[in-house]
Amino acid sequence: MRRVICPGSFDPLHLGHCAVIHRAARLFDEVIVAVSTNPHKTHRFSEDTRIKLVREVFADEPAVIVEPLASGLIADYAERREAVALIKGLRNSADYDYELPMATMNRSLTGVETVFLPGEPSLLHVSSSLVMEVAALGGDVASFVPDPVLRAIERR
Ligand code: COD
Repeated sequence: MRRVICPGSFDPLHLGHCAVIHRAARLFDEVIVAVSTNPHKTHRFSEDTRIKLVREVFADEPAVIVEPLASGLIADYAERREAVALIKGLRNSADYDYELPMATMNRSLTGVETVFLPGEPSLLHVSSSLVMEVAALGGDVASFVPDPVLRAIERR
């Protein structure tokens, strides 16, 4: 069983994230979508809501499981969950520059590998913060987020 972890705050989940998770599920036996909560950050959606939305979107994919990312080092969490790798989506060179030292540090901490998947070209401009900004200013974000997330944004 080759299990990987796809970590993120998913605040909220968008189609760029979904494409990476779907592709990870085709490459590995099980994908844990680990939803992080940063105590020093104000999240737009509660952890419970973010987890519920990811579960709803991937309800038909038994290989995708969703859980909160435990506090502490992600490398330790990956070791506890017996994952072979972390999966990160890359949008651009800024993502790469940010992720590379973390990947190297995580590997030297516990040996966990990081697998980078290039983002879907048509979704490279999509981020949770831009989606929420566009929505707050009255723009249509239906082509950037899955339906359950769109409904959650509209309810907000
Ligand atoms: N296309 C492809 N990939 C995308 C897109 C897109 N359009 N948008 C985002 N992504 C990727 C991101 O690059 C990231 O890999 C993932 O999707 C999740 O994105 P976000 O925005 O939900 O997540 P973030 O940026 O809030 O990251 C949260 C993490 C928990 C992943 C991050 O904080 C982290 O890795 N922390 C490590 C903590 C730790 O152990 N530190 C110790 C030092 S190594």
